[in-house]
Amino acid sequence: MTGSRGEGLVLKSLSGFHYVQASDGEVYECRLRGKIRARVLTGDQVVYTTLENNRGVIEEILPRSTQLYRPPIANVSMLFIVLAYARPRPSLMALDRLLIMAEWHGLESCIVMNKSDLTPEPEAVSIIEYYPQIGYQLLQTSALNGQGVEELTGVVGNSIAVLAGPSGAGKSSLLNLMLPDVSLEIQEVSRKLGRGRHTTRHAELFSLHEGGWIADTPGFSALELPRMKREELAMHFIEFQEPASGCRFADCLHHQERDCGVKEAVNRGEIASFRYENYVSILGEVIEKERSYQ
Ligand SMILES: Nc1nc2c(ncn2[C@@H]2O[C@H](COP(=O)(O)OP(=O)(O)OP(=O)(O)O)[C@@H](O)[C@H]2O)c(=O)[nH]1
Ligand SMILES: [Mg+2]
Ligand SMILES: [Zn+2]
Repeated sequence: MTGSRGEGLVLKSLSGFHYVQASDGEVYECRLRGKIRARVLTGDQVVYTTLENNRGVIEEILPRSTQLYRPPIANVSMLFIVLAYARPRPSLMALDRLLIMAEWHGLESCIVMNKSDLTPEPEAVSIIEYYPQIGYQLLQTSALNGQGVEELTGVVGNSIAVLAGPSGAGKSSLLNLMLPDVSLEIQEVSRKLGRGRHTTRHAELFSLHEGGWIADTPGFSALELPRMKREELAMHFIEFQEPASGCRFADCLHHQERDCGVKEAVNRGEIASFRYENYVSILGEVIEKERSYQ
């Protein structure tokens, strides 16, 4: 109906047009009301009024709960970290860095161990054993035989999700299974990724039949580290929290200090030594970066 007002979600923006999905699933091609100076992002929740032929005008951008920057997407609440049993061999360091990024951006993480049809590399076994035990959600999937794909869709729930993980882990393959209707578009995106140029230009959300949305874009990579102070890092290692209450110094960095509850937990085998080693290595980087901000 022309002239009616509604709230919707921006699925993508292209050349000044924003594609807004209403709650009934209808998509409106909208311009932004001229007097509004703000930038519309994929993922924005907006108020629009309708014109003829499924066109509309965005009247207001509602406040964002989260914001990713490269590419910009608003209101993402879920990150899938897609790794493989093998080919490529999973990197424990990349996983820890992605978990830090996710938490820093306020996203919930779900670790997806894909290619469960292959023999797992030792790192994959460590991930499957350790991370659920410290409280992370982990799914095992195979885009080859479909294992776990329904669960994956279920985890999205009603939220906006993005994917991250190394090239070749199977992100596009999993998306193709989750989004049977849009396989062509997914493939187009993979080809773009292959060229490595336009990957961050535009982000598009795809609507899942079961509810929720998923973006065809990583949001951020394991190479990035958020800007933080050295004492903030340990907060992102969830299993350090309890043992840290046994540290002698309140500002303990769990590195060179004496009487450190975290190091004692590592020695007792309660914290995996690879996690602690990753922590120390990332701590070095955070301290290095801290200097460059001063
Ligand atoms: N055996 C097996 N192979 C898979 C599985 N999932 C994906 N592959 C294969 O792994 C290769 C890479 O899959 P993609 O889906 O392109 O991986 P990607 O994560 O999207 O990679 P980038 O787009 O480069 O980041 C392809 O040859 C897929 O056929 C799986 O579950 N099992
Ligand atoms: Mg891909
Ligand atoms: Zn300590």
